[in-house]
This record gives sequence, structure tokens and C-alpha cells, in this order.
Amino acid sequence: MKQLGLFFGILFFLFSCAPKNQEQKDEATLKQDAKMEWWRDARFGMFIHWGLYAVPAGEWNGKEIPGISEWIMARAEIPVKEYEKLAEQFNPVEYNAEEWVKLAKFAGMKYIVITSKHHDGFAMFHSKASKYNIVDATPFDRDPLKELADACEKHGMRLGFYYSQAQDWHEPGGTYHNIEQGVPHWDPELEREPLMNYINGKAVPQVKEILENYGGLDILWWDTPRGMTEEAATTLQAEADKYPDLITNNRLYRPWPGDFSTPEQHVPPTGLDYDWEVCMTMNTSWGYKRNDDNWKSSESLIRMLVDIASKGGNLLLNVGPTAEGLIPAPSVERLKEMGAWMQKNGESIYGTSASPFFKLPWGRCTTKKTSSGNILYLHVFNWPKDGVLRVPGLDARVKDVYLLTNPKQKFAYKFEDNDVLIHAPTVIFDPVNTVVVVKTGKKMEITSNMPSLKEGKILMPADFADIHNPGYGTHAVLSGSGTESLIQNWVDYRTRVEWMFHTSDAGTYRIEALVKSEQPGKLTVKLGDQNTETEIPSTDGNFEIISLGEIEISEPGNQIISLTPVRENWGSAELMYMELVKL
Ligand code: FHN
Repeated sequence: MKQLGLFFGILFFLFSCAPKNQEQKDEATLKQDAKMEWWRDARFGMFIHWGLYAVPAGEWNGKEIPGISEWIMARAEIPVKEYEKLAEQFNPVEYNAEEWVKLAKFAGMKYIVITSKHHDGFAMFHSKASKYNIVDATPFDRDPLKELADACEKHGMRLGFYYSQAQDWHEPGGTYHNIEQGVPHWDPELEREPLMNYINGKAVPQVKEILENYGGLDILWWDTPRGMTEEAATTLQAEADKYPDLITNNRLYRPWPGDFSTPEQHVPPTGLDYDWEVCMTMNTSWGYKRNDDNWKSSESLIRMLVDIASKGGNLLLNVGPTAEGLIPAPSVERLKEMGAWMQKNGESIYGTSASPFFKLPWGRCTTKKTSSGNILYLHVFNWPKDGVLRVPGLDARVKDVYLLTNPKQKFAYKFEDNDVLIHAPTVIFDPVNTVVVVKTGKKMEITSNMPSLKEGKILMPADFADIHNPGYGTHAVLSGSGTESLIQNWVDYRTRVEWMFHTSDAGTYRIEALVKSEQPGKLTVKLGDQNTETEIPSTDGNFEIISLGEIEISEPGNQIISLTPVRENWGSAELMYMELVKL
């Protein structure tokens, strides 16, 4: 009991991602903070994958090529000379840089990162270092990146260029995906040369060009350091270092810190303790792929942005324009819908810090500190059915509770035990995400609501789980909240479901779960070093409590337990909760 009291006594508020006191910071940190300030405040940017691959748009010789479209040259093993011919057909006359910038701005995006050269080696800017570029090799005869830089300047949009520094499938010294396994380049005509020939002969000169000729880039976005060497990385970094305000990512080499890290196609379950940006597609492919209709809904994209902001990160959301120079209509539609939400609720995203709460079953939280106190932006995805929005473990003087889109719309609230209960409205203002603002005094403390041992049991509901979906593939989703929450569509064996919990008691625990499955399957239960394979029977489509075996906890404290399907024995399952019962 004493230990339990101690645990709950540890109040971890804490704007964990918020800056430390200015006085405590050294000079380097202060400099870094100053450089990153606009980027941290921005939260939302547009990624643009545009290149020659937009011409075949996922098809080669009348066949659909599986995978992401910008990889078509490698996936279909297209010889260099043949791929080069695409340039003759690339004439994106519909391209209008200003329209793209205006769309990004409307969506609420504060920066754009565009591919200046992807792995196929084709430069989307006028390069003196290689004739294989959009001005010299296509009928288009315009520099689209120059036009984009001008439009960004005009509309106050920050700009970054993506540059594939290692992979260059067009050059004898460039790397390719399986070079590290000793596999030869698919085109035998391409006589190999040392990497540094390509680095010094093309990559460095082109990086110089993009840094010098486009009005001062804000971001340089490296990608896939396959086959890179330290020498190549430091040679390129030396160019970036000439621009002290330039922000670069962590993909120059492995490992490489950069200014920020880059989780791709997934949102980390908790925040990271350094700057990070999720890059994400709206469908599956980065480059335009004609038959890729796997679109995420606007609702899930808005919630994803909020989820990321609530963990202290940025979202770089991708569009893949066509060979004519148009952003595909489904992307435009989604960006407009995101923009409609951002126009009204942007205050709860820009310049905010990560949530101080462990989990909020009904949604997310972002925060800001002001001179007079704290602002909590409660992002309500699902209004609790009992009409009460429970803000767990909030110890603060509450000054005001209102609707962000209409401050006159106040909410009644009361304190109960450690929680603040906000009375839900009878109307749901925004079914995608309603933002309720809670203003508090300066002193604010929050007690964690992490699942913990109560009466011999630790209950871990579905909405307290972190669902780790694979980057590509079918994603498991969470529906409902509280006791009605449910993990559905768990069909991909690569999806891992994980809970963090606290226990004050070491010992043996029986694991139970409320599961529905159509066929028998197997799961690996993992806690620390323990991995136990366990069978789940078919429940004939009904929810049943099943046993997942036993687990030993040797040390009290915070723990992480996860369930991962066994590849050969997995069909699908739904899960409502997992419970550990102390034996
Ligand atoms: O191989 C690329 C891919 O085509 C795309 O550009 C993504 C964007 O982050 N980066 C690489 C895969 O990690």
C-alpha cells in the first residue's frame, strides 16, 4: 500500500518535452532551440514526392508493378538507358507552384519538403552538375523548384528539399537497395565506380546547388543511407554546416543524429525525447501511382496529426503529384478537409507541447504555458456515453472551460477525487475532434492513470494499448472507449499490441484476455526477457475470456507487456482487454 501510495504520489507532470529553464541550458542547447523554434511550433508540413516515376505511375510494359511507385526503376529492374527515356515524356504543363503552396497553406501546413532528387537520380531542378535534370532533359524547360521556392517566399511558407544522397540508381558510384548484401546493380551496362566518385562528382555539387540557388532552404531532408560511408557522410554534412540555420534529418548515415528523427509510416506510441517528425503517405505510395486507392480518411488524418502533436512531434504528410503536375484529387479533398478543421482549431496544434497525461481514453491533449498559467486543449475523439469527460488526476485551479471554436460556449465541471469531470454537451460539436479548452492556474500537477494493481488485478483496456502497426500493410484499429473499447481488424501478423502498466507487487500473474477469434491462432507474450508462445482458441465469433498463460514479475515498477502474433498461426482477432491476475 505504501509503495502504491508512493507511486501515485510521484506526480509526473511535466511537460516532459517542454524546454528546461532557460538558465539551466548551455549555449549549444540555446542555439539549437533557437534554430528549431519555428519547426517545433509548425507541427504540420507537406511532403512532395515528384519525379520521372510519375510518368509510368506504377505500370511498366502494361503490367502493374507491386510496391511504391517511385521504386519502379528498381522493382521492375529497368535499365538506366530505358528509364532515362521517361524524361522525353515528362512535361508537367499543369504545374502551378502557387496553387500547391496555397493548398498547403489552406491545409494548415507551415512547411513543404519536396524531392529534389530521388533514388532514380533524376534532378527536379536545373543542375549544372548533371544534365539528367528536368530543365535539360525534358520538354518542360522550366525549373519547378525555383518556381516553388518563389511561391513559398511569396506566401510565407518554409521550404525544404529532399535529396537522396546515397542511392542513385543512375550513377556508376551511386548505391542501391541491396548493395550492402553484395548484389550487383540490375543493369549490367552500368559499370561500377567507387561511391566517392559519385559523392564528389554529383552529390556534393548538387547539394551545393540546392543550398545556394533556392533562396536559403530551411530543411535538407536526407534519405536511405544504404551503402554510405562515414567519409561520404562527413563530406556532405560539411556542405550543410555552411548554413547554420539549416535543419537536417537523421538519415545521412547510420547512426546519425541530425536535428530530428524520422519515424516513417507509423506514429510512435509515446513521444520521443528529441525532435521528431512522422512522414506519412495518404494512400500507400509516395510517388503518384495510378491504381493506389488505399486512401486514409480525413478523419483519421486529422486525428493522426492531433495524436502526433499530443506526443510532441510533427507530421510531414505526403502528396504524389501526377506527370501533368497536379496534386491528385483525393489528396486535395483530404487537405481541404484537414484545413477546414485547422482553420478553426489550429491554436490547439501550433506551438503546443506534449500531453501531460498518460492516456486519455476519449482522445488526446496538447498543452501550452502562458504567463498566467496553463492551457490544456482536450481533443475529444469520442464523447463518453455517460456524458462525463473525465480528466484524470488533474490537480490545478481550473479557471475556465470552454469550446475552442466558440469561447462563449462554457462547460460545467466539478472535481471528484483526483479527477476533473467535465459535463459533455448534448450536441456533439465536431464528430471528428471537438477541442475543449481548460485554463488552469500556474500550479498544475497530474497523477498518472497508468493501469496498476488494484484488488489483485491489473486491468488493461484496449484503449490503453499502443498498437504498433507495420509501416505498410493492413492496420489494426481502435474503436470505442473505456469498457467498450476494442482493437479490431487485427489481421496483420506484424501488428504488435503493447501496454504499459505499474505493479507494486512482484510475483506470478495469470494473463487473461477478452478476445473474439474466428479460428485458432498463436501469440507471443513478451515481458522483459520473457517470451511465451501461447495458443488462442477459436471463439466461434463470440467474445470469450481466454487464458494466455502466466508471467513472472521479478521487480515492482513500470512494465511493458506485448502481444505479437506468430506468423504461421495467425488469422485475425479482436481484443477488448487484457488482465493480469496476481496468484
Ligand atoms: O525509399 C524511400 C521512399 O521511396 C520514400 O522516399 C521514403 C520517404 O520517407 N523514404 C525511403 C524509405 O524509407
